[in-house]
Formats: sequence, structure tokens, C-alpha cells
Amino acid sequence: MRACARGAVLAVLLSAVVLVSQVLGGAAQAREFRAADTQTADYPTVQALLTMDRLVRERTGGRHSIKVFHSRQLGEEKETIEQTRVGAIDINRSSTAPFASFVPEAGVLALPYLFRSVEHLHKVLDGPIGDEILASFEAYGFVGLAFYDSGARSFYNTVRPIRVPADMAGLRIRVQQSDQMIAMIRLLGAEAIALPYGQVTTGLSTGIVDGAENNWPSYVSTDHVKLARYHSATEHTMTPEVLVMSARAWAALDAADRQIFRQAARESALYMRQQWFEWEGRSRAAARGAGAVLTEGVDKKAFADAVAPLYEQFVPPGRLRDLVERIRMVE
Ligand code: GTR
Repeated sequence: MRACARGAVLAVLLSAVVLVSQVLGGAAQAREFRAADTQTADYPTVQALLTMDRLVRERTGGRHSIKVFHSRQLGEEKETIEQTRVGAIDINRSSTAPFASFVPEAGVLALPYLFRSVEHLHKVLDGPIGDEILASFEAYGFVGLAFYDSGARSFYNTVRPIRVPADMAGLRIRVQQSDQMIAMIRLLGAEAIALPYGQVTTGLSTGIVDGAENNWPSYVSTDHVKLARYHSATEHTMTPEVLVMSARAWAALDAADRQIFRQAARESALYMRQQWFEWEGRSRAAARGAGAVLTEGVDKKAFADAVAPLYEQFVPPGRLRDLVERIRMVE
């Protein structure tokens, strides 16, 4: 038999084997998984989810796919997390801050001034502690798949430059729907208003809130920059994003497909990291271009001191305090 004919026969045989194994292995349960993300179509987290979809399609021969609902099409973060927990949404990409009331370990990652640098954050998330935190989601009805970058969060407001905590006195600051974030703002002497992400623009333009806090890409992509010009690089948290699957959707996958989903999620996180730094830099430049006033001489030490009591309030001795200590010890 000529080489190319032999190749063709082999290919036919191989696809027959794949087909039979798919039928036996549950190809009947082929499905489209629904993924929720609050960010817009071009935002890196959404692009990363699309990357994961591509990898899952390729590696399951098109049996499984992920339909990405961006821009809050499936709801605001807190609701979509609840829906994911009950299995109505299959995959969710959210900030770890609103996850804190569901998974205590997620709250640890949203603590202020916990990470010394982006390198420290990556070392923790990419190492055994990161795996341990992802695994901790399972006790609460989620399967933790990967972390995505989100940079550092800083304050911005419509009223005045903020250099030290005292400058925040009396300001109404929007925070994510998280008790920990509300308490952090109170420690800084400001008034905390928890609002879903999609309501912040209206909140700023109507004066319901005077300011908010977020990373550079969110500050710019939401147009908050046009309303709240005073930006202060407090970099108070480095709250990462997390990608989870509902326990129900996970149960529908066999062992081989689970491995494919996990691996695709991890690869999407690597892709995301490559995109992130460029986006962050571009967004910072765009903020300046849009008229943001970048406050000089922000006293980060004063902010860190003011929010330090949060650790006493939100990190009880035992498992969580031990986790914080181990994170700090990562060199
Ligand atoms: C962004 C994050 C969103 C959402 C938002 C917020 O940085 O990517 O998932 O949590 O912050 O402040 O609500």
C-alpha cells in the first residue's frame, strides 16, 4: 500500500475509534456550557474565556463548547455567583471579593496590602497555596479552575485629590458587594456604598456616590474616568479574578473532559496574563488622555496602617489566619 493510502486508512480507523469511545464515554451529554462575565467583549477576562472555549472545542472534537455571556448579560456578579452555586450558570468569572461571602478563602485574596508586589501575587497564585485556595471552593458548591490577573485597585473620585486617608473623610465610596470591602472603607473614614458594577456609572453621574475604586482597565473601560477625574494610586488591594465551574456542570463531565476543562482554564489564564500588562499600560495612558488627574505623593503607608485592623475583623485565628501568614512568607 502506498504511504498516503495507508495514511488515509489509518485516519479513517482512528476517527472510528474516537467516535466509538465518544459514544461509550458519554458523547450523548455533549453540551454548550454557559459562562458569565461582567466585563465587556474586548476586556481580557472575556477574551480569556473565549480562548478557553476554543481550546475545549479543539480538544473535545467539538463535543463541548462554552458560550460566553459578557457585559453582565446573565446578571451582576453576586447574582451570577448564587446562580452558579445552584447550577443555573455553568461557568463564572468573577472578582474574588464578592466571592468572600461564599468562600472565606476568596476573601483572604481581597485583603488590603497583603501582596507586596505583582511577583509576590503570582508566586502565591501559581504555587501550592493557589491550588489549595482553588480546591477550597469545592466545599461551597464550586469547582475552582484558575485565577486571572486583575492588577491593583486604587481610588478615584469626583471631589478632590486623595493623598492620605483623612482626605477621604465623608466621601461616599462605591465598593463591590462585600462586607469586607465595606469595612475597609469605614476604616478609612469614608462612607461605603455597595453597588453592583453596572450601577457605578449612574451612581457617579447622579452623585449617589462620590467615588469608587478599581484597576486601570476597569476605570477606563467603564468610562468612570470621565466622571471621577481624581485618581489616587493607593493600590490598596490586588484582588485577583477567579474562574469557577458549578458543581453540577462539573458532575456532568467525565474524568477525561474534566482534565481538558482544567487544562484549558489554566492555559486561558496564561494567555490572559500576556494580555493584561499591555492592557493595564494602555489603560493608564488612556486615563491620562481622558483628563484623569493623577494625585502626586499618595501616602500608601498611611493607607496600609489605617486598614490594618481589617485583619483582626475578617481573619479569625486558625485556618484563615494561618493562610494569611503562609501567603506573607512566600518570598
Ligand atoms: C473589576 C472586576 C469585575 C468586578 C468589578 C467591580 O475589576 O473585573 O469582575 O468585580 O471590578 O468593581 O465590581
